[in-house]
Amino acid sequence: ELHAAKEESKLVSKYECQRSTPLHHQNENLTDALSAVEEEAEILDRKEDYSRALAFCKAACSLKCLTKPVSSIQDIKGLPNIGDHSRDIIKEILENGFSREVERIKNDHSLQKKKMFMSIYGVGPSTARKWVDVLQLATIEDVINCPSINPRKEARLAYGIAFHEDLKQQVGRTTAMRIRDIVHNELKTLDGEVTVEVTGGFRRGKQFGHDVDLLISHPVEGRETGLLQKLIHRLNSKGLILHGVMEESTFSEEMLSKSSKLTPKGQLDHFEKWIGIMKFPKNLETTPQDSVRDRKETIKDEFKEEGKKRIKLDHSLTVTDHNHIGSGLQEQINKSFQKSSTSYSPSPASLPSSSDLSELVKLAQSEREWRASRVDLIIAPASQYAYALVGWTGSKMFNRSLRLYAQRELDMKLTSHGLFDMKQRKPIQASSEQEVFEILKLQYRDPEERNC
Ligand code: DGT
Ligand code: MG
Repeated sequence: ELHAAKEESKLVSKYECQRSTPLHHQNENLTDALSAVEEEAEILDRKEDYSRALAFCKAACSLKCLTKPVSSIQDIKGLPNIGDHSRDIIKEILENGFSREVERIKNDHSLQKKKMFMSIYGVGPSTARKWVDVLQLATIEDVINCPSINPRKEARLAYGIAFHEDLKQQVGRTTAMRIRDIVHNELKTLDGEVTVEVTGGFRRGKQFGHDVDLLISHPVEGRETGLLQKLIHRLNSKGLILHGVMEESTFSEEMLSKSSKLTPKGQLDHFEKWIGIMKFPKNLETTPQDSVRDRKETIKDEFKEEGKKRIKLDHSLTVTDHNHIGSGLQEQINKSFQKSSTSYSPSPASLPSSSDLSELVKLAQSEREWRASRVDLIIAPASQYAYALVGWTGSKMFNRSLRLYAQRELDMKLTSHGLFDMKQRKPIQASSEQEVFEILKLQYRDPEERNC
């Protein structure tokens, strides 16, 4: 039926966390347009003001949960969070097939340069604006050769610039699962009961991600302390670490009732974590066993995506529903590591000093069998695990709405560490994600339904 979306629009709940939002949906042409405008706002608006970007994001979220395509502006009557600006864009696309504003954004060279710079690890909107508007830079080469950019103080930025080619390439699902297994294997040598879960976009069903978010825990409270330090030490001694920063836990019980700092990326938490870049054999994604399945899935995926614009990646697509890989595959990883262990030079000790950009560029451009990938390792104690899992699974928008809902509707404070009942002045424990939703009086949503 032509206007089936119309009936649906009236039924959409106010909070994103009350809806089921799948990764793929029926109105991607509209949400892509809104994302482009959101992105522009994010790049150009002044620091600390996410309100415009947020408005476009919320409008897109409302469209994402519709199971029918919108064919006329009447169809979205009653749909929550569609502001005037978003409505105009939607209306124009429905009537003319395109939005002048989106076309302008696509042709805005200055904006596109800023966007490209923002894909560098360590570069945010203000740096990107400065590089384009003040320093007149256009390419990574320009950045490398710019005398006024020498990120001596910020190692992260130096690595981000030097390894941009590696890091801009998204991580595939198979690689993410293998990275999990590599990390898990190292942890098992320290403590057999440690758990490691892939969270972030991959847990919500995405095939690609900009990083791998691993949530580490231990069933016995307290036994997780000290693990991260030892893990990093082990990974480093195997030559698997390129660069990273350790953050100590800053959590204390009082924080449960306090608001955490809001950033463009979401709310910051206080877990002990390691944020960095790891080195993996380039062939991690394409061992012979996988290539048959990969090819099949590539075809399937292309079929599904037919007619849509799509960023082509030169490594293969893979669909794996299982979190754990078979022992045959494990053997192959081990072999591929042994084989390439000689090429894992320079060894950690001889890595260039982090401040030297030209040294890092030399390393990045050298013949090497490894590629660099962004990895986050987060440690959560058992008592906070369920909340940490919800928080690190995302999406950011889903978290935001959960927290807003908890605060406004239940007078409760939700963070990645726990839930605090403001009226009764006490924390509420939960031992699973299902329980978290139950306490919040919300229908449980699988991670795949949290893609708002
Ligand atoms: P991606 O990696 O581009 O495919 O997208 P995501 O959804 O994996 O996003 P990512 O990796 O930036 O973050 C994963 C989730 O973890 C996201 O839903 C928000 C959450 N998260 C990220 N950083 C922090 C943080 O510092 N504190 C808290 N509480 N959550 C965070
Ligand atoms: Mg991620």
